[in-house]
Amino acid sequence: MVSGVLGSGGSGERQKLSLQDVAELIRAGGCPRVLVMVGAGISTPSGIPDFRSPGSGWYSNLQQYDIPYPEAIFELPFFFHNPKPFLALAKKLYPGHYRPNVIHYFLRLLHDKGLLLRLYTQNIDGLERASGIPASKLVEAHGSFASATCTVCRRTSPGENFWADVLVDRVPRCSVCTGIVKPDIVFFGEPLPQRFLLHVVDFPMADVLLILGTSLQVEPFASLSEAVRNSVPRVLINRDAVGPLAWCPRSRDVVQLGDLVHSVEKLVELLGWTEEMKDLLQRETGKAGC
Ligand code: CNA
Repeated sequence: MVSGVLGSGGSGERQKLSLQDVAELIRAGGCPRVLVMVGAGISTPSGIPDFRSPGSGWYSNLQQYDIPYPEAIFELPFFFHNPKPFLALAKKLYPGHYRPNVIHYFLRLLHDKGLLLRLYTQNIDGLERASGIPASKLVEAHGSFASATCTVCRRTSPGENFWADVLVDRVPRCSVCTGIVKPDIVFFGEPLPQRFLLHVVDFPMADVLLILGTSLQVEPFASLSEAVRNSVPRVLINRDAVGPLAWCPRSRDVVQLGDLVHSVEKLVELLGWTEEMKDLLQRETGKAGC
């Protein structure tokens, strides 16, 4: 029972929510449209470094790539000057090098249960797709390696062509004009994919917003966290408090700090989905862990 949580009755302050309250709301059918925003943190348990974690993040470990400063690797002027650092980084993310983990499968379970309104991801590793979440439920806000575009004549090509070159350390060239081909990953300053516009309909419809593994530092993605209605619980599951949930919290925010795998497993347990989760993991990974 989530007494004192479902509404204020128009008088006074709403009671603060806990992770358990949100889990009970979902269990009770009170949140049929779960909206999710994720970032690089959800893939660190798969072995892919995030950007900003001190020590382990990409930004702390880019010396090997011969770039003037970390962000240069995702900047077009630098890519035109020298595409090799980005291509070397891309090669590491080749599909199949990494596998989805328990967090991706938790999101897949949300979808299987008909609760996932949409998953907005900043990640470019493709692990949401690999976990079995259909493309229609995904907004890959910073693009993906599924397709590529010539930087000169704008001819598009399938991601497979890009990989064929990158895997043998060859700079991908357009077969028509010989321009450099770039995968459809959004670099700094580039427009986001058209599908990002879905946020205009999705966010006002959400019953709960889950935010997992992101520093909420990259715009316009970060500001989506403010686009749900004020009455909608926002649940941040992350190592640290970030973005608007840290500097401009709302009364129905829940901030669950700590390790993501641990927190997601706790949420799964509170939802009463532990057995289903084990079954799904066993089916998908062949073992009962991530
Ligand atoms: P970020 O800025 O590196 O933030 C990651 C957040 O996750 C930080 O707040 C971390 O503290 C937190 N975090 C990391 N691991 C854990 C963990 N195990 N438990 C709890 N919290 C954890 O990354 P953002 O996604 O916010 O930044 C957006 C960038 C990152 C996008 O443009 C991505 O394309 C880019 N990126 C993507 C990947 C990927 O596709 N896997 C990897 C690295 C960077």
